[in-house]
Amino acid sequence: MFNELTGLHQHVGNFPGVTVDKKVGVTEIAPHLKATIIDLPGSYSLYPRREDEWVSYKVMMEQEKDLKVDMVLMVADASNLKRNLLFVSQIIDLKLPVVVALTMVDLARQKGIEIDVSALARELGVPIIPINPRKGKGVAALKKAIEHTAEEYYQAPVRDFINNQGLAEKAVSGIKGLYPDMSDYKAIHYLINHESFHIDPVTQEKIETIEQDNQFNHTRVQAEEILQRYQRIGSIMKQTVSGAKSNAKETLHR
Ligand SMILES: Nc1nc2c(ncn2[C@@H]2O[C@H](COP(=O)(O)OP(=O)(O)OP(=O)(O)O)[C@@H](O)[C@H]2O)c(=O)[nH]1
Ligand SMILES: [Mg+2]
Repeated sequence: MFNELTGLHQHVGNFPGVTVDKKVGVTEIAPHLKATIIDLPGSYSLYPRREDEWVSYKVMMEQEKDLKVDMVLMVADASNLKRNLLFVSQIIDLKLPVVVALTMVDLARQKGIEIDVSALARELGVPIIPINPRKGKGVAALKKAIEHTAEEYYQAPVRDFINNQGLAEKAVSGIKGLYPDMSDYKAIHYLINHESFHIDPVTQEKIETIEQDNQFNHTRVQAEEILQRYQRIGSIMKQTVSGAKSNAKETLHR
């Protein structure tokens, strides 16, 4: 999809400090609107493990100094929808503008999975565009959705996908005392991963104190978050997807 969008207008470098490919390209979204597209390493959630997942994570958390994220174009695999929607819901809760490109719709169909895309988009509150980059299908519609999102014709959902504040009420309030404009969900990530972020020592100390005063337990919070996301995703998929096997094991994974 990256190649389809950027054609010959791309170059490859590295992300600072790591040997992870940074593919960057330029594309014309509309006559008056050009976009710089950065291809990030594939990830399944905002809980990074591998080095390349950390790269994507830090970009999403706005920790990559020279890189401002205006919009996230998420490529979601329709044949593995549940897991991909988990990640989509996390990015939505960061309050970043999101457009979802739904790929592998042909493979999903072969597995007997049918998706009511407009109902799914309505439930998630973000545009979802089916594409098949192999056939150049859906690229024009995708550009339209990006254009409309850039023009704020599509607004980010006001309500969180899950009650992120409720996951650690006092600790989240503490972080928001330091960063008033931060989303509740991003505040949780600050509680979990602040040591890996660019934060001055005084603020680091304050975050540490907030964690300790409120006995912030990141393992418990993460587990509860994932559980709640999968619960909501499960009920959304019941209404919008037919033929998908509900797989309890997959739900517990990650
Ligand atoms: N049948 C089918 N194949 C597709 C579709 N979209 C992508 N592919 C193929 O899937 C393979 C993987 O695509 P990539 O673009 O490398 O996937 P990616 O999301 O960038 O993968 P990572 O960066 O490794 O996470 C390629 O061979 C694509 O041609 C689709 O809609 N249908
Ligand atoms: Mg890729």
